[in-house]
Amino acid sequence: MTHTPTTSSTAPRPTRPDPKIAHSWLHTARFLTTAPQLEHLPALDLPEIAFVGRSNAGKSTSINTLTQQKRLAFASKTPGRTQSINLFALGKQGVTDAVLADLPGYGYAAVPKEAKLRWQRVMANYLVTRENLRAVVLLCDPRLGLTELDEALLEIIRPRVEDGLKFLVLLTKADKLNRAEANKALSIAKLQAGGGEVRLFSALKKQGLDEVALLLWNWAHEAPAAPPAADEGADDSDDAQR
Ligand SMILES: Nc1nc2c(ncn2[C@@H]2O[C@H](COP(=O)(O)OP(=O)(O)OP(=O)(O)O)[C@@H](O)[C@H]2O)c(=O)[nH]1
Ligand SMILES: [Mg+2]
Repeated sequence: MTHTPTTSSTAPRPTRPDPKIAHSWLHTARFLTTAPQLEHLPALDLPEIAFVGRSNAGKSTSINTLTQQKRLAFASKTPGRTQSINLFALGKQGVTDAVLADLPGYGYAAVPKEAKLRWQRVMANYLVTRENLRAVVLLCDPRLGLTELDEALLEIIRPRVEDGLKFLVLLTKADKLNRAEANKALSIAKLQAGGGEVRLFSALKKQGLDEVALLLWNWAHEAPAAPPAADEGADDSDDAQR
């Protein structure tokens, strides 16, 4: 990569993407649509990033925190608050270039068995069939760890991960852990995530925000199966990894 001389010594380092770009992109989030069932979801030709996980894991809260909007996604102390698939559009100047999906949580004990099974089927269907799905963010309360249902979800997406689906385990509510507990949770999740990314996150303390924003931005903007770059004698700069 050739570096254009900069006029200011305080110019951002050229080889590292600036989290500010990712944050201002996420800040553009606006409600797109809500779908009570899979067949009501509009087919979209835009990268979609789905937030999934147990009920109460913090999916809606993390979407609100990442997009810097207090009530974009409905968060609540009552588990089962999110009951439909909610889509949020992202993109500057109102030009949508990606979509976030907030999905209802699973595993809430008080939900009748039939409804639970139904939702698990919808979820599995979504993960297998949603064509524009680019990335899955699996939220997990590290005090509970990845449960059986989370593991089942990982199994469902495994073939798609092998085909390039991006995948992040987000250990939420990290403010509830001390440093030793956080490190332990991180190591365990890394073993379980099999190739996916793992990050600690706290909406309360705004921990992990930059890293997660950058991951999402990169995933939404990288061309799937991009042809080799035109600048052939390129060096091995960090840009090559992004
Ligand atoms: N301490 C702490 N609490 C959090 C954090 N993130 C979410 N919570 C709390 O966890 C509860 C559940 O959050 P939600 O965002 O509604 O969870 P959800 O995964 O969307 O839940 P469902 O919609 O039921 O699937 C709320 O009481 C939040 O305030 C965090 O980072 N730290
Ligand atoms: Mg929710």
